[in-house]
Amino acid sequence: DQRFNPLAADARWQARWEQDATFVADDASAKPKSYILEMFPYPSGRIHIGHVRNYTMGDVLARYKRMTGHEVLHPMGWDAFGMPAENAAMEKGVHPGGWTRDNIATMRAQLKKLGFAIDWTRELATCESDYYGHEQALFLDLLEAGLVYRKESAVNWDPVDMTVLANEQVIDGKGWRSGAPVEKRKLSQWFLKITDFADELLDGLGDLDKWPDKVRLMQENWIGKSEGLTFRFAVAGSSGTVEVFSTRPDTIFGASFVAVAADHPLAQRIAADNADAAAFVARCKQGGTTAAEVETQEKLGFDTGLKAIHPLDANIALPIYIANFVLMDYGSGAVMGVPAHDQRDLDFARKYGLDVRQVVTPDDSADAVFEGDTAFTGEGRIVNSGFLDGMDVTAAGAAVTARATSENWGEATTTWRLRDWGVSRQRYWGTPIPIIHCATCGPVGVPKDQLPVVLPEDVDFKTPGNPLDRHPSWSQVDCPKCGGAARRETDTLDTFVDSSWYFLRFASQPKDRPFDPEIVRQWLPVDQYIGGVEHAILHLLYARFWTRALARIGMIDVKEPFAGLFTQGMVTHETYKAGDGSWLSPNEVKRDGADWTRIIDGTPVTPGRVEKMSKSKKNTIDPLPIVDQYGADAVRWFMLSDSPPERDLPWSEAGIEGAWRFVQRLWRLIGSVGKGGGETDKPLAQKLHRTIAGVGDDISALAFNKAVAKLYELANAIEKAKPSATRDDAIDGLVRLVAPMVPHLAEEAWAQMGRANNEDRGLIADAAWPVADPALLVDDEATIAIQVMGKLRDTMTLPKGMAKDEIEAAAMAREKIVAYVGDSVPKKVIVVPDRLVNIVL
Ligand code: ANZ
Ligand code: ZN
Repeated sequence: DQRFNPLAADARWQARWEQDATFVADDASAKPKSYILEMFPYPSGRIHIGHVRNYTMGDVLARYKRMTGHEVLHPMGWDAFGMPAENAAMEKGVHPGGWTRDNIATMRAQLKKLGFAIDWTRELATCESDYYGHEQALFLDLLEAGLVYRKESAVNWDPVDMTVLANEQVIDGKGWRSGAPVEKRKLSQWFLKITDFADELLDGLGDLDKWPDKVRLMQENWIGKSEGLTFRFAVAGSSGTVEVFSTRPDTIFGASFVAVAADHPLAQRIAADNADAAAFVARCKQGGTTAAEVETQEKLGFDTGLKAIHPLDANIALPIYIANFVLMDYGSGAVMGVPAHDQRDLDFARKYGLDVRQVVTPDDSADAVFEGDTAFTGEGRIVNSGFLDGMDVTAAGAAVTARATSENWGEATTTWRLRDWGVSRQRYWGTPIPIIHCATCGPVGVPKDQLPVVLPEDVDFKTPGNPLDRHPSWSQVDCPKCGGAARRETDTLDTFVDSSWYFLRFASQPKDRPFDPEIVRQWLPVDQYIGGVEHAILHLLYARFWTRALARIGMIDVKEPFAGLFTQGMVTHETYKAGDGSWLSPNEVKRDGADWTRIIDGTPVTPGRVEKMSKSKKNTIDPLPIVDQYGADAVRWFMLSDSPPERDLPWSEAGIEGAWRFVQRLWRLIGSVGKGGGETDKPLAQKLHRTIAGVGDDISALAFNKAVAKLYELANAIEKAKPSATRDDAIDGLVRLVAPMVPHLAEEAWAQMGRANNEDRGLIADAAWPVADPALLVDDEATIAIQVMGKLRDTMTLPKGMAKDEIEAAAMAREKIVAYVGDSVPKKVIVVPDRLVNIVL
């Protein structure tokens, strides 16, 4: 049987790579280093198709880098703490640790079946104390450096489950499990001072030119730097003031009201002895408080009856409202409302019948009354504004700021959207925060020689809440400072902390400290990081922050952890719906001509849209049975073909079958090597060398689908070519070029072709990437148009760079031209070398 048997080959080469330690990265290597990293998986149970696509891309790059002479670090590990393990514990009565470690074992075996070039000696799991113990040490370092602090902060409290809920567990204001209305509770929690780094994190984006623009923009918006004026309105009839922040001080004469947040001290004070105000404030708190929720809510206000005196005209008194669209934790928790030039303010003003005064005009009109329901937010000239009239918005803003500063009622300020990172989680399955609370000494860091603070194994999930809180002995310790009875912190760290430094631990994992800075210096930054765009903001921002924080305290000298970033698209699949509207999985349906039916009862099925694979729509494909059927190489090839890697990839049976057929075609080609004699075949040689150059460029640019297309073309050309020495070379080249993508087949071919003995260690994984011959990359023939009296009459192909008289002679000798010209003697012959001959009679 001439067929390629992937299952035997996969197992054979995977065992061989493991045995030879082929992909173990050598810290001491003198080769240029390359660090290729895919976002490490959460051990949810099984490898899904998105993982396969993600890791295949990274693997192709890693293998290509090896073949081009790099020492490659391509590690794998497990982002192993988190909620699903605790949910499994509650639902199935299994221990989160057991559940997680079982999943890791399953998924590790699955990844190994895909033949990824991973250095498994560096595998880590964040749920093991030999990882999180070092994280605790780093937390203490940051605490000592003043980058960690504790403050009261609100959490979502589920009164039935008696537990704190993450924002995503609150659905329509109710606990996702209990369905009970969620309450806000204040708890003392730990925060990391990411806001200290806001400027750096923003400026640093400018250097990340190998990151997608959209990700940089998302980070920029998240950091949210706003420059403006913070200024004070006097409150009429009192000595108090209301301070507001505005990015548009130029519009100050357009203000028609002042609004404060529901938890603003002024609102609280009024609510204290006004029942209507109190009711309004209570109502505001029911709505969502995120900026996005506030944005979409109906604008509501409560007129306090108080008036604010305009700082530039004491005759103007503006009503002061409590409003639901003003956030307490942004700026100063109060705004001046300028309805003509801010949409929210306009909605509000129309609802409450407030003045709408135009102060910026795009043309020269200067109507004082603003019509319509769309605010004008563009630039223009200032009108209706006293001393500002005629200025452009920038000059007017500066003039107001200067006046405010000199008269002492305001100052230029910068406001950030970014907030400090609250890392306390009231959960069991996470890194214990290494703090001891002492009644006398307050919170005290656990001495480093007592690390790791290990999670107790003997916990139960039968009652809701944090098992660490009710453990009989774990939290009872002596204070490290005074020796008195004290209590351990029972909160654990946000799992985003775990993923904020794992790439450092991959680079270097000594037993006694988090990493060796010298080795980290050699590997970092990660040259290419690949993962889902869902991590474009938080994970990447936290990892950037953590790296900068460690750099600031002198532990490392790299500031940006990821030099290159790539966000891959999703794998999608058709969805299917039964007659009753329920979703059906692809293996419950079959196609009948143009129709689809349900296999068990033949009832009609409606095929739905192609969507991201998800359990809820049952349109998932488990990749492992497919690997078992077609082999790893066909699956890998399919993951790279067709769709550009940043786009979605629609999974299809036809696609995987096509990949399988191509693997078999490659195998037949390889079998045909060695039939040629000494002949050369220049067009094929050119094709080969152009493919070598093109595929290398494509892989470097992560344009895998383009590389695949070129490899198809090369295979076609080889199939069509007659036996020759060139053809054998082309097959040799093709095997090397496909090796990063279909490594098992390539190793098998390498051994069969007898090449294995000639090169380093006998593996194609260690073979050299072919080098394109520049002479074969140039197009050395020119197609020349021949015109008679300006009309195209013939074309000819000549070697490039021929002399004019030779070109003319060749043209005049063409049969068709002889027929046109006949006996006449041309008046003139114009020759443009390599392009054109025009004969004038
Ligand atoms: C007057 C004004 C006139 C404004 C105008 C805008 C346009 P960014 O760019 O996001 O920083 N604002 C200030 N504090 C707020 C708070 N706590 N809650 C809700 N809104 C607040 O937005 C700055 C603008 O958002 C500020 O500038 C303020 O409205 C509003 F034609 O002041 B502006
Ligand atoms: Zn103490």
